Amino acid sequence: MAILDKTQGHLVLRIVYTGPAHSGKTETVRHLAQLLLGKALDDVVYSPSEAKGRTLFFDWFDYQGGIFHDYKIRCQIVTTPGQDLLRARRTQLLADADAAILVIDSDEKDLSSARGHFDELCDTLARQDYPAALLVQANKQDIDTAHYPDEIRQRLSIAEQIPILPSTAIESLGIRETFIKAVGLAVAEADNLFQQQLLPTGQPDVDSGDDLLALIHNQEQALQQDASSTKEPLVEQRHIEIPSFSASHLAAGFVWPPLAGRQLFRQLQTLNPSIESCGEERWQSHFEHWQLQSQAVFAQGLAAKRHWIEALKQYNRLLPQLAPDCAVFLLKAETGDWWLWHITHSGESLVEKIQLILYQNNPSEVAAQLLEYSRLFLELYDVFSKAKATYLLDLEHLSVGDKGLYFHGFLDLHTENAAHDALDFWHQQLRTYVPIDNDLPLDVPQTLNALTQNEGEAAVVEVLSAWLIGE
Ligand SMILES: Nc1nc2c(ncn2[C@@H]2O[C@H](COP(=O)(O)OP(=O)(O)OP(=O)(O)O)[C@@H](O)[C@H]2O)c(=O)[nH]1
Ligand SMILES: [Mg+2]
Repeated sequence: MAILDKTQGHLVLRIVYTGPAHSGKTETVRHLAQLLLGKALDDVVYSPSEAKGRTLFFDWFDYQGGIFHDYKIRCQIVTTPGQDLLRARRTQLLADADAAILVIDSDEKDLSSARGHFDELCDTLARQDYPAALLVQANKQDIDTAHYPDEIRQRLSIAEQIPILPSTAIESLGIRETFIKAVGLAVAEADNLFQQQLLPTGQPDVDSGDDLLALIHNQEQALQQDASSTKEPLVEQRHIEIPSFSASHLAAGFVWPPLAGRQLFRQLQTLNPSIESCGEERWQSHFEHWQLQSQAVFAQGLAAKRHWIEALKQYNRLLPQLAPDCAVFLLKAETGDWWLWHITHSGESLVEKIQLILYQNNPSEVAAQLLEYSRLFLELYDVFSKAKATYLLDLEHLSVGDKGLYFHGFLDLHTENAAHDALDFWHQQLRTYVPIDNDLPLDVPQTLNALTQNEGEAAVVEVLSAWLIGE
């Protein structure tokens, strides 16, 4: 992690290029060294060991440029080996990263190794006390069949706040931009710590490629000796008193979406909502159309940050189906405990909408609207099903927006699918939340007739008919 070396007058940062084997990490840093230093490559990039062009340890070079509060910025630029078998070594090399650049081969047909390495990297970062900034370098853009960054974002469900930059390392294109962006993010985080007087000072443990190689060797030996000893879980969840919002502060970088979420947090702080327990390790507050829920409290930042990454994955998976005003953030209370909060805003409730439909006395209109809501529900169910999250779907948590239905409940931190048939589930939800009452002005027989006019939707009509006759 960033360190202020006062004797040398340096801010030392580590920028790590990681990603699948063959994606172009070594090529990137060799061309970057030439761009930044203008020297012959072999003089500046230190690559301890290679096997048929595959990096076995890392590539390393040093670059000094830019100023940080009167200190010169010194970047240690490192690559990791992409081979699957060298995962442990990759993780070690990422341990002190201030920015991690995931270099992927944009020409890979199904992007499966990129996906695997993205998940692996998120996992590694989530275990760090101060997670490195994350960027993606979509390399090999020169190949005709390469995927563009937007397509990569969509296919790999990469959150908007993670930059994806295109590059063609063999032609030195795009690599300077990615590097500058990475340094910018790392410096911003260092500044954040500096302002809070949390930026460490001293000499970096690793000052050269040789130092790094020695460190890796030592760590690998120590790991081998430790292999048989079992590891303690890192933290336990505890049950403690809920803190007030006004006495908490937002941890840097732990608000999603970054701008709107921060505004929302400030707004909530001024409203100082009263928070009550709602079962084991859950706290909530409801006011107006806002709902707040905390699912977990952590004694250490590390576990909280792991959950943070998991929560973000869930939010990004289901983003288009979520309430327009929702946010998630990690709060640190004065007690030092960390809280993961979800905030959401509900709109017009689907249950109320359906109840209103039943009060109309126009059978063909009623049939048309019921079919339309069924269609919207089934579409939403399909999306949740792909995200393995149908267990979250409940009519009570659905609202009607301009673009259809959206979910305003809370995303749990696990994914699994209850095995339901979508139509059975819809039927069961209608029966639970909108039971048919004999006092309704609705002409049920005429409505059933109107429904059966809709050929081609027989299965939905059958479910709606069963519900309308109280089955
Ligand atoms: N067409 C094309 N080829 C590239 C590009 N970048 C790298 N390559 C080629 O891809 C191959 C692998 O590149 P490396 O830089 O060695 O890959 P690496 O990610 O370091 O691989 P490991 O060390 O095994 O993890 C080499 O043959 C490079 O010349 C690019 O932008 N376009
Ligand atoms: Mg390499």
